Amino acid sequence: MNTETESSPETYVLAEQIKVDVLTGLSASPKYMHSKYFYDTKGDELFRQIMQIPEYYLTDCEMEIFKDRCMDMLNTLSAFPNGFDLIELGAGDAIKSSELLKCLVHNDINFTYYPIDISGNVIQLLHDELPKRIPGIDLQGIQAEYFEGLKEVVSRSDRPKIILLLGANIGNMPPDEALEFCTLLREQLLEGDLLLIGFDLKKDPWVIFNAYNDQQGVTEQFNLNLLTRINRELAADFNLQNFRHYESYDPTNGAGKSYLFSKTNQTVTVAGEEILFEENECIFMETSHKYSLKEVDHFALKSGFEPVMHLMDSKKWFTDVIWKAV
Ligand code: AVI
Repeated sequence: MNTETESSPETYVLAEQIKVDVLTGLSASPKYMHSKYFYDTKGDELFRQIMQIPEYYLTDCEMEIFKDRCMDMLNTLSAFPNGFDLIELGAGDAIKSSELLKCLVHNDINFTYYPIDISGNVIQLLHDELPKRIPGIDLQGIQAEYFEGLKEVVSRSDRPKIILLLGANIGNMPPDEALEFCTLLREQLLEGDLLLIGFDLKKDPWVIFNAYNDQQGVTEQFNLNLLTRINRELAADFNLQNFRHYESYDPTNGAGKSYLFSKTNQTVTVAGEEILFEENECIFMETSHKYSLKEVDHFALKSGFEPVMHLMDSKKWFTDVIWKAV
């Protein structure tokens, strides 16, 4: 995921949008940021590092599901004899989905893979690399926001659709927004189309807390990097030494929340506006929401889907679920 402003044709629009979003968030009480802005080039790299740290279990768990359960996925996903479109929202490096793609190609399943990503670099890389890793794959990458990309695929083809949304990205929306997102997704689909979506599950609260509060401090750097981005792109003067990361996890409702707090009373200038911080005042940076399996099923039903299958890793910490549009 990369929402960089530097080289894309939408540079001006994105630059204006980030300015409005950042100033709105920093003028609010309590202050907040949009976590989608974490992913500039450095943010992408820090997130890749997060995926390697021992405490961040999510990637390994989902990778295990994709390595071990591809045949189960295949049996459900290949229910369309005349072929289908496999659309991955926020495809990134497609490492996990590659396991499924290989399995589909090796089993001669008739499908076209449409990775959608906001980053043109990501799409170019997939076009360069995937056909080498998976010879014979029918690939049509689309650089776009999720819904814009999905509409583009719908306009190109009327085959049944299977949507992939992996990596617990849905957890970065608060539950009411996530429900609205799934409902909007459903509206773009026809009855019988499928959605394969990853949810991080509620578990030992310390395991979750530690995943977002790692010993090496990479998560802290990941959060602070957004201040560096704002310094660069919005002519701001955040002093990173004056902020610290704080993580909270509430096991009663599954809400994981990341904050940066101000270590001192200070004034920061952002795009010409003066923003005052009191000592210990927090900026709410990101939500990483965790669900129970029951909540996940409930989510499916409320947004117009029917749960078809739960796939879980051996520790039962993460689930990829398959939902059918009804
Ligand atoms: C991208 N997303 C699913 C990550 C998560 O687990 O919420 C982002 C992240 N933030 C801190 N660590 C990882």
